[in-house]
Amino acid sequence: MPRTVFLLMTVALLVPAAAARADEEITASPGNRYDNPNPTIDQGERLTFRNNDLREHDVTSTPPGDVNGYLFQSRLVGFGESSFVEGSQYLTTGTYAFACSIHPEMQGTLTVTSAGTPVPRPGSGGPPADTTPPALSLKASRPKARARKLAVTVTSSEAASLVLTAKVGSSRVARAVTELVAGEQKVTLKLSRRAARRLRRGRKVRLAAAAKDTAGNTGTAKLTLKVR
Ligand SMILES: [Cu+2]
Repeated sequence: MPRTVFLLMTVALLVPAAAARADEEITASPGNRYDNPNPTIDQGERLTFRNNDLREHDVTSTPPGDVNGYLFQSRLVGFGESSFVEGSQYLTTGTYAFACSIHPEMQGTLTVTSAGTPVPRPGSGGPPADTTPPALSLKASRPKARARKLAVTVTSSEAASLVLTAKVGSSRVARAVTELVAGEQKVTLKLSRRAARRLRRGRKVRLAAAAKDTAGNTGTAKLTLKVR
């Protein structure tokens, strides 16, 4: 091997790439607290909120704006659920105070660095807006009569916020809210005792999924499963 090539390879191995910051997740814990109340993102990076508390919480900016009246806001989510922080993708360099809309004592400050590029606000004359909804599909095996959960394989063409519901007849028996990545992922729907009884009697369950991308386009998918 020529000596120069060898030297170049060595340098490439030693110098880490100017790594982009990983996507950031704010989490909440029991006791009405954010685990990381002072997160940092680059401009345009995905910010999500995950709730590990039994009480419902969200992330709501203190400054006002166009997302339900706020500059950014996640959905109000329950235990184990996560939500995209809508509006965070548009933020430019700076610091932004936020709190939980239900528990004002839960406070934090989001820092946006000067790295990265913010997503252009819709209608701001940037590149053409994304008008393509996520292409979504559902796969699942038929549940047993005594099933207490349904494992669903969800495939999405892009990152999106998913709401997945299961209905027996006209009653909703389960719901999951989570963040999807592009590709295939498992989403588990838990059934309460009562929901499991409904499923046993109803003999079939209808799954409905709606996935919203960061530009606000919603893709949907449905699947009906007969009980084994
Ligand atoms: Cu809260």
